[in-house]
Amino acid sequence: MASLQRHPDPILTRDDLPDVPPRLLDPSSVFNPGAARFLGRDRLLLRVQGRSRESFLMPARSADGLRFEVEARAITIDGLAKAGERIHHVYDPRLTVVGDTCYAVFAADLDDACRLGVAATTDFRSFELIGLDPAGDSRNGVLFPEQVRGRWLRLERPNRTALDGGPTSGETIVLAESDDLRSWRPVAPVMSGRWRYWDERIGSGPPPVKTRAGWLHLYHGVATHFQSANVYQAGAVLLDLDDPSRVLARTWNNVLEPRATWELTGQVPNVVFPSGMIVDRVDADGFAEPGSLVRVYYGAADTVVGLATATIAELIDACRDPEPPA
Ligand code: M1P
Repeated sequence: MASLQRHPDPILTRDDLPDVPPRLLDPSSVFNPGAARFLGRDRLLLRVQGRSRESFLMPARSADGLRFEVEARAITIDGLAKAGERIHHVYDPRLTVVGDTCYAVFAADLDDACRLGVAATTDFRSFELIGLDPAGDSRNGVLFPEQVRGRWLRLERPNRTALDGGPTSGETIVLAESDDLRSWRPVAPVMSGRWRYWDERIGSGPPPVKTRAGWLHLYHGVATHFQSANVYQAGAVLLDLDDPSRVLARTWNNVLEPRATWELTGQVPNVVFPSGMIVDRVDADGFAEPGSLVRVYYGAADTVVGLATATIAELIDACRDPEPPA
């Protein structure tokens, strides 16, 4: 059975974070990073929580994809303060590089909903708001790395259900489209949770990667049928290249589940939450090569950052094997 292979230890913990006075002194946690190769480096945009439990986004860079240096600053998104909303937290960014621009799709918690926003940077220093959804309640937004039939595409997960009276979550990933990255229209539902199995509730992970077999997309699934905790795991799906609302194959088993102590214990126990993915080799037509290494960056227990690897071919095989029961 194909699985992601975890690096034995977290690659980033709060001990790796420089202080950023006044609100990020001795921070509590670092998790759910966006990831991209951009401007010649592997880069993460980290979700960092201060002792107030506010979330901030801190950039980090690496030459080898394993050892990251966290910069002593939290980014601000120019224009967000004027978006006309009282925003409490900006978090869980997913990074997509298109040409010389790196886009971040982020979640923004308002008083009574979570909205998705899109920001852009060309230097990984200044980020500019392109648009914040004016309505709705969604999380886990990811931008495709190229337009399909002339439209920008995004996967997102509308929030519809409350977990045991706690934060809202959802069980369907939907495809949305846009002409300008500002206003988004739903196109079609893509996939839903499988009740009683590992992925009852779901949400997109890193942005989809183009392969010759289809768009390869990692997602998280939540098993909610345990007494003491919801268990967040990772799986994969292949989407049709021309019509990404069409699922071609989907892992029946998870490909990563909480097993290490630092995944099983922490701020939110039993969580692996894939949010960034960097592919080593892409061919001249922009398709990820089957033998290429894939590095998946994930939040563990909403406390630290983990790294897991596979090849593109292994993840595609995992989507097809075994056949789910009829
Ligand atoms: O605590 C686990 C995760 O819970 C939420 O994810 P989702 O909305 O998909 O259930 C988010 O708050 C996420 O940040 C968090 O890691």
